[in-house]
Order: sequence, then C-alpha cells, then structure tokens
Amino acid sequence: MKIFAFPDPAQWPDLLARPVQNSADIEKKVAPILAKVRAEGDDALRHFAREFDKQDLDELAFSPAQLAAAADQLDESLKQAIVQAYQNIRFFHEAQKQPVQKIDTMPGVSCWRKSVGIEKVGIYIPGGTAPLFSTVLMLGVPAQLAGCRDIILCTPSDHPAILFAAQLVGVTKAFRIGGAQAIAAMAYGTESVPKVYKIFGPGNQYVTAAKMLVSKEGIAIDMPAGPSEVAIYADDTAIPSFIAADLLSQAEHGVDSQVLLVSTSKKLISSVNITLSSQLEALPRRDIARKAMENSKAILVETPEEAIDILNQYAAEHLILSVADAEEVSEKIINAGSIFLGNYTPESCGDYASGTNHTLPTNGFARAYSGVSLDSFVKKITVQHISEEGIKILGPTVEAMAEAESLHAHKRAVSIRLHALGS
Ligand code: HSO
Ligand code: ZN
Repeated sequence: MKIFAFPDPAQWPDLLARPVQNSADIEKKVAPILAKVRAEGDDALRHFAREFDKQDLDELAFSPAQLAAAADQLDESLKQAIVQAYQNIRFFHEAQKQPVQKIDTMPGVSCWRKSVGIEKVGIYIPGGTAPLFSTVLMLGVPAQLAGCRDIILCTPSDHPAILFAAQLVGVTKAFRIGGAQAIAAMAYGTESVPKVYKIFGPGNQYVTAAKMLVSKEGIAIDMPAGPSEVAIYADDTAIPSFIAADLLSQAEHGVDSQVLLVSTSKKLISSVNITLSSQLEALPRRDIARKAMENSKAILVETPEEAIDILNQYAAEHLILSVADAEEVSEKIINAGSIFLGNYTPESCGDYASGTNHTLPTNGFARAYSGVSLDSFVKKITVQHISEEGIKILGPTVEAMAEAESLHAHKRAVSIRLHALGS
C-alpha cells in the first residue's frame, strides 16, 4: 500500500476522493436496452440473452423442478451455513419491527403510523465470477419479513445456492435474466416478468445505470451504488495479518474496490504491508485484488482525533475499528455504512452471516443514507383520528394558520365543523 504520512487537512479531500464514474456514456448505451424491453417485452429479453450472454432462453422463469433440485445440488455443510445465516439475518431484522404507537398529541387528537410492505419488489443478483447468494438473503429476508406480496428475483446465474436461498426467503418468481435488461423487465413488466415498485441489488455499471434511469421514471431503487469499500482504523493493538486479510477481502470483490488504512502507528502500517504481499499472492483472485490494492492508501496520522476526522470525512461503506477502545471510538463515528469492532470482527462476518445487512451505502453516500434494512421494504403510512372534542381544541390553531397562509378553503374545512358542533 502506498503510505501517505501526516497529510495536511487541506489534502484530505483529494486523498479521500473516489474515482469519478463516467456514467453518462454508460447511460447512453443502456437507454436503448431499456426502450427495447419496454416496447417488445419477453422477445427483447430473449434477444439480449442471445446477444450478450450467448444463451437461448425459451423459458425465462426458473422452473419449479429447477428450483426443487437446487437443494440436492448443494453440500450439506453449505446448506447448513446458508440456513444459519438466514436465521441470524432474520433474527436481527425481525427486531427492527416496531409496535404501532398511538400518540394523542392533544386530547381527542390521535396520530399513529402503520408499516405496510411494498407490494411488489424486485431483487437483482449478478452472475459473474462470484455467485452472490448471500445477497439473496440480505435482500430477501427483509422483503419476507416486511410482508412484500411479490418478491421477484432476476439473475443471469443458475447457481444452486442462489436458487436455494431464493426459496428460503420466499421469492415468488425467479427469472434467468441478467444485465440492464433484467432491470428494465422488473421496472416495466413483460409478458413473463411482473412489474415491481422497487428494485434492489448490486450489479455492474450497466445494471447500476439501468437502475438510475428507471428511478428517474418513478421506480424506487435501494440506493445509488458504487464500488465496494472498506476503511480500517488500526492501532498497535491490531494484528497486522488480520488487517491485511480484511483489506484483501474487500479488494477481491473487484478491481475498482476501495481500500483504506488509517493508523497512528507507522510500525503497524509497515507490518501490514509486509504480510499483505504474501497473503495477496496466495489468493485465487489475486489479479483482481492486486489491481484494487494498487489504488489503496495507508494514511499515517498524528492523533486518534485526526484519524476519526478523516474517517468521518471519508464515510466508508464498511469501517473496521481495530483499536484498543473500539466501542468508544465508534461513538465518535458519524459517517459510515456499517462498523466492525475489535480484532475478531472481520467484515466477512457481516458480509455473510452475523445478522446485519451487507447492502450498504458506498461512494460517500453513508453521509446521508443508511444501509438496507426492514424499513427499505415498507412504507410508513400515517393515520389520524380527531374526535369532536379534539377538533374543538385543535380547530382554532388550524384556522389561524390557514388564514395566515391565505388558504381560506383550508380554514373553512375546520370552521364548518366547529359551527356544526355549535362552537
Ligand atoms: N462486501 C460486499 C458484500 C459481499 N461480500 C457479498 C461477500 N459477498 C458488499 O458489502
Ligand atoms: Zn464482501
């Protein structure tokens, strides 16, 4: 890793900047794909499967037999692991359900909120070199808990673990469709693929561009996606080989993965660098990880306060705090997607199975966005009821405000009732 020693705060923005994505070019390529799926439906999906994936797709949906066979194609140990992860994710997300709280803001004026699952949601799971069946759990579990009626899955992969996880989370229909065309199918609906109201899931730049484009047309999306990232704050209590392993676990995701190490200890940074090279060479995905590590940075700072300031400015998707007083430090973190405390909490555990969600804000969006949770799959509808007593108490307040806003029909809607009640 390249070391940046004691950078001046004026240099931080450059040091912490993510590479700029040229999305305009990609959007230009993606827009015609969306238009064709919108106009030609399933035929367009088959056309793109032939053109991009060299696949002849007569049947777009996975058949019940294919789904049923998935469990038998998996090792028992992997199946158990997926079920364990499913249970932990479910346990953590279940606790996000909140009881309805009726609040009387004044006597006779009751207000509350009810949560309703989004009726139709779509989950996209990319194919490629790593079959991200863990993401099926991360998106499917909260969808299931929220009570979403239709949970549609699109993926170009027929990996049995994806299909097994899909059944665990109660996916209602799964389709063998990938790329921007899958996003279009779920956004507009085709003869086979139901239209959904919100689309979730990672993907390459084409998928991301497609999500951005359909979001401009009123389809909700989980969040603006960018390359995955980890920042690690480590001191001399950290174990260099652990830190190197965590950096590499992020780096192996893709050549554009962002990896940052911040420390007050020069010794720690040097030790991490030494173990990093040997660990890197032992990885099957070393070519990807090496490329990502070329853009990685180790920042040596003077004080813990400075480290925390830098980390808050960076707003990492994942933040590992391998420092003596990790929990105390975490209280000072105001920008991050998900925080991992201490020497024995690798990001991998959150990626797969501890229970938290791994769909998190990247690219600095952690300054203003949260990761996916149960809330991402529900709408909160407010409800109120005002009694005769209530309108008598509240009415004059509303009349005064409506009058001052020059909205007399608003005022009258109250006055007419007060008159009816003889006040
Ligand atoms: N670190 C990824 C999630 C993931 N890791 C899936 C392994 N599988 C983005 O948060
Ligand atoms: Zn990961």
